[in-house]
Amino acid sequence: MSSDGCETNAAGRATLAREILSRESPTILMEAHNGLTARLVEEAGFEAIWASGLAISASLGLRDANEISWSQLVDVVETICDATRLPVLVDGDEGFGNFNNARRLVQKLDAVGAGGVCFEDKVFPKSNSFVEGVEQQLSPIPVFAGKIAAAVDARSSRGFAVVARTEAMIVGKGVDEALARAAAYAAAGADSVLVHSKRSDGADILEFLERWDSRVPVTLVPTKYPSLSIRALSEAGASNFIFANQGLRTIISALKANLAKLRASSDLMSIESEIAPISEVFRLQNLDELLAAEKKYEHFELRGRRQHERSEAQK
Ligand code: SPV
Ligand code: MG
Repeated sequence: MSSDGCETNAAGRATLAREILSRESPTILMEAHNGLTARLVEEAGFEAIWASGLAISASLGLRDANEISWSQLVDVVETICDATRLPVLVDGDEGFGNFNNARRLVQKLDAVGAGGVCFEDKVFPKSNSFVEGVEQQLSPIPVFAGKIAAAVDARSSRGFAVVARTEAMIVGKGVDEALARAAAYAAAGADSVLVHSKRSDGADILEFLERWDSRVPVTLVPTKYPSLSIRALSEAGASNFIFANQGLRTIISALKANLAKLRASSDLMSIESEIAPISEVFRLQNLDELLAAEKKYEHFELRGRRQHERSEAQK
């Protein structure tokens, strides 16, 4: 439900997602993992949401290793889409299988109002890119390009965005491999290529940007190279920036701190002044809309109940 209580226009949102990803000016997609965090992201003024696989699985107490099913992902994305008007780019991992699983996911995400999906060129079951000591296997280029082509063909005419992500540099295959993969995925119809890296100096990303021919916009996830500014990265040629997990990590830090205080003090007053009042929870739930609707509709209910009572009495 959007802030005025109306269903959000999914068609408009999908078109907006594609448009935003190809804009000249840099776009930041901020992580959300449920309806509440989506609403907070929108209120903070961000233009688009990243429905993060890491954050969604962590919020469900699970690992980012395809432990949540694709239908669980669709359910969470639906709550996110219901809570915001922003375009939502969904982390579709590797598509939960082959081209057929990926295109079915596209149709389902499109149907619940997502603006687009990002698929990565790993094999099922994936592992988070930053997990050390796990062998991360890449899909052969033609297989993943076929998956991207299938995803592009499966989207509705409304303009659902398909982003292709290469993990070549994450698995240590270097910039040449990342460039070859990105070119193949762009040729298969991707709206943007996401190039991922875990190098803290971002040297491989900067080399990629230098050598990329810009045939489609580049999307980055600067989690591991946060000291490279968005301005510097966009001047180097990147277009979109995913702040992939900062909301989740904020919640973990803040909640841990207050749980520790409550455990130590057994005193609600030890945190009362620093937490959101209940009225703020109601506001974020858009309770006002329900109260207004009750005023508008409750006399219908009253009338119906009276009619029912009268006809019962006449029996
Ligand atoms: C996510 O947010 O789930 C991502 C980004 O895919 S990363 O965690 O860096 O792989
Ligand atoms: Mg992910």
